[in-house]
Amino acid sequence: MDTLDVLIVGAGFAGLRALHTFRGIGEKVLVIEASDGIGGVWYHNGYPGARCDVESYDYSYSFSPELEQEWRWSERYATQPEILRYIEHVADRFDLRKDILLNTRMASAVFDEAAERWTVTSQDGRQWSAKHLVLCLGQLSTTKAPAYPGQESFKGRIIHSGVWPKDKVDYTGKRVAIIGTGSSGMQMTPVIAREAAHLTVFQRTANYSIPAANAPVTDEEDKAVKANYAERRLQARNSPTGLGFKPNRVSALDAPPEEREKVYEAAWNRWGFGFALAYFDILLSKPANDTAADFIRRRIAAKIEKPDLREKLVPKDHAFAARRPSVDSGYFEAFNRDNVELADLREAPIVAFTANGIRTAAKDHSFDIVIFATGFDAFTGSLLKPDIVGRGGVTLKEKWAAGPVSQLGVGVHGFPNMHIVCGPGSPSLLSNVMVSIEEQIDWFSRLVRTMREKGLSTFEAEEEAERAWVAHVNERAKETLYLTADSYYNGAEVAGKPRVFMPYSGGVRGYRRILERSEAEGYPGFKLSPKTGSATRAPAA
Ligand code: NA7
Repeated sequence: MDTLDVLIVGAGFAGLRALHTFRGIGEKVLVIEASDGIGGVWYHNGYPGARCDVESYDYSYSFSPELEQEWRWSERYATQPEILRYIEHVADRFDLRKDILLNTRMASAVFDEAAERWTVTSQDGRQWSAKHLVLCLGQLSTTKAPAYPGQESFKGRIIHSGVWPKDKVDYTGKRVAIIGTGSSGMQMTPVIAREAAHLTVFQRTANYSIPAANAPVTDEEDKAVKANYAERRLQARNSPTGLGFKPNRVSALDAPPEEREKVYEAAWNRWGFGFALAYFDILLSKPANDTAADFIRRRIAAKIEKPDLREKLVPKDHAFAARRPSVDSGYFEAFNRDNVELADLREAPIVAFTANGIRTAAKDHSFDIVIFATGFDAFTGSLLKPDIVGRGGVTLKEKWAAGPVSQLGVGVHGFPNMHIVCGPGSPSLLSNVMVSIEEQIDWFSRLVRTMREKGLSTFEAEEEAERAWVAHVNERAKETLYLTADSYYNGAEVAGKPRVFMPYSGGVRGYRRILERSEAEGYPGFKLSPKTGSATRAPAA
């Protein structure tokens, strides 16, 4: 069994950053990765049209000014292949690959109480002993798909957006179905519509979407960003979502209607996600939200030529951004094509798959390819798949049976030295995850260094602190409209999943301040103990 200081699980953006950072403080580190390639979700989500809906210059690492200067993004919103090339470049540039084991899926991690170390076992029986276990498993990495009667009898091909095949899928002359209209379904629709003979989009919930306003990055733009990159990063870190948008301090309800229309117009034309910050109360007050939702509905409706489709595609049943909206490139316009059809699942649900396609309550559709763009078991899916066993043989599944609990979203009582990156209880999917990943990993690495310098063996969340943090996460969520809609933020995406609000909605700046205060005050709410087992709180670093 190999002995390590830090075992990192997952080689996506978080895992690579963790490897570089922990290596940088002199720890012996290894990354294990289940797939045959690095990149995490950006390795797997290779569906047509896949791109990031955070701007490229912000969805990238900030730890190396040299890397920032040398990498040239080609588009405002990078495509999946370009992001993967960036990840590969980072891995080579920082010589990361030598400490990454591919094709190595963690089956279990068991905390050995006597040794105060984690024993990690892979599915094929290899083992490692590590002082620290760093979980970089992703928030949207465990796919979910419905299982329809007759699915196995379907003679065509079934593909999930989140585990896209590596071979080229040819749509020429094919009849294609897309089930699901979240970001994945909305991104792939216009691209597949151009290539396939016929495309049917199965929609359960009409989703809001802001146009991406994507464009090539000119040399002047590239130069301008790179001349002030540090400032741009600072602005991102200090903005609520890590995207760099400054929220408008004015209430949407106080702005005169003509002026508000102009503000929304500007946001619609250029801001993408930033639309939600056009006024500070869009996500806090239903009447304020209504003004934004009304504008977006009008704009969406104006893109759709057929009145019956307009009625179905315009979102109505939830507040704007209470569920994750999309940032699209021609989604609604695709329905103006003759070869694109909408199947409304609220009107006519899927009854079964047949050998030739899909039977709904209304009719039989024939397909060659069916794409599930049905999303993920978010936040907890990947954390609860392996057997993670803490003190006293308690599993993380048992501990989180009623929903995830943690102190500050980073540590769990009963699971010493287990570091969760971008997990529930942290801003995670409510933020530009690149900002969140880097903040948390830097915090973890300083904690690990402090522990080493002070001869401490374990850090562990205290139960009472966990209760207080979960209560705080809920209090912050209650201030928003997030609780008014069913979404993957609150466990509604998987039947039977505990219905609790998982991300921290207090913003990346507020969250960073909480982490920094915790560090400055000697990690209250965590017990830091020397190997002897005698509990002592570490003095402030
Ligand atoms: P999402 O955003 O979770 O979207 C999943 C979509 O699939 C959504 O439209 C769902 O409808 C639909 N869905 C899920 N299950 C079903 C069933 N059983 N039948 C019909 N339709 C279904 O996942 P994405 O992959 O699009 O995006 C994930 C994230 O990636 C995104 O949020 C960004 O962060 C990037 P529903 O709305 O639940 O009615």
